[in-house]
Amino acid sequence: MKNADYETLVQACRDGDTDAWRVLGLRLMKGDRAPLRPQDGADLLANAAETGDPEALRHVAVLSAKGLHREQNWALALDCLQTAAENGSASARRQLALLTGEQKLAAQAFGTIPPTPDVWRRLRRAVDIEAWLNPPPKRIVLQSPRVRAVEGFLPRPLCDWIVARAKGRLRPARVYGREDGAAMLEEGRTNSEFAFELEDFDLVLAVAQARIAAAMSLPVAQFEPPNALHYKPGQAFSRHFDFLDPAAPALARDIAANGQRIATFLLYLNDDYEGGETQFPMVDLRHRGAAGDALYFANIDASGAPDRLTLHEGLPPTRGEKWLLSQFVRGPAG
Ligand SMILES: O=C(O)CCC(=O)C(=O)O
Repeated sequence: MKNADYETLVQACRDGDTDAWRVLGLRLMKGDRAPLRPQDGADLLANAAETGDPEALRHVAVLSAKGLHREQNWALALDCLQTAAENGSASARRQLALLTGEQKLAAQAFGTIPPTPDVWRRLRRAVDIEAWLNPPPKRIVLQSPRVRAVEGFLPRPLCDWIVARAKGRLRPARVYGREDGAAMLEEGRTNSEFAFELEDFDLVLAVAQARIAAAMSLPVAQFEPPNALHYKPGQAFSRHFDFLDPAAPALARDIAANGQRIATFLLYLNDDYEGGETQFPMVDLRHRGAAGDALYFANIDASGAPDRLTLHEGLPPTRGEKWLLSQFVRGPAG
């Protein structure tokens, strides 16, 4: 079904094939080999989820968590994840174990003794969303540019999960071309990346994003898809700005349509490497986080203008591999 053409999928949907509901649902949400009809796509996914399809349930969990084409509802998101776990989804089971407060029960669920049938309900009940939405306090690193750090932002097991989700799916990292705004390879950027688009999203990432939103006091609706960044020894992301340069016509159009990239949130996913600091050369800052620590900064100054003091770079690791989650946040469009 995954590679079927649009007409075949539509016919399979009419014939009641729930796999087709899920596949077409995702395509309609993105306008990928299908018209862009996100609400219809979300409705089709919800139909598939109602049949108990674990994959569709995982997607609806994400839509509910993000409030995408349906009401934002954490309880419903977790209910969907629980049902997906009960219906056999290994991913949903792992996610529940990561999000729950019941670590002993989670360990039992994956132990050698078969788990009791109600283990997924019990794990789900022990997920404390309020606690996830209440990140540790920030530390002011610099006032100009506005740079903040949060130590222990995300537990390591969740960082490991994000790394595992990106591994094997990396591609050379790109930058936005000034002329046409298209993503392109550039000599100064030699690391690789993986963007978590909707079909690759999961509830762990949705919780991480909601926690980032709470830390920054900015709505998830303004978040770009987060990127896992990976650097092998010697790979780097040379000096650059994250704001979009309004003087470049293609980027000015992007700002008008989608808003300026007002902030960047970096989550360090591992720390078993040497070198690889994040450096801000204009303000003499070199930062290295432990796994689970975060650094974030405003790409614009207090007046809303691009802040050129935010020039920064990802230095090359000298030993070991570096993993990072990078989250760009847009400002209001128009
Ligand atoms: O790898 C780093 O430390 C920096 C990443 C970065 O510059 C970016 O995501 O804009």
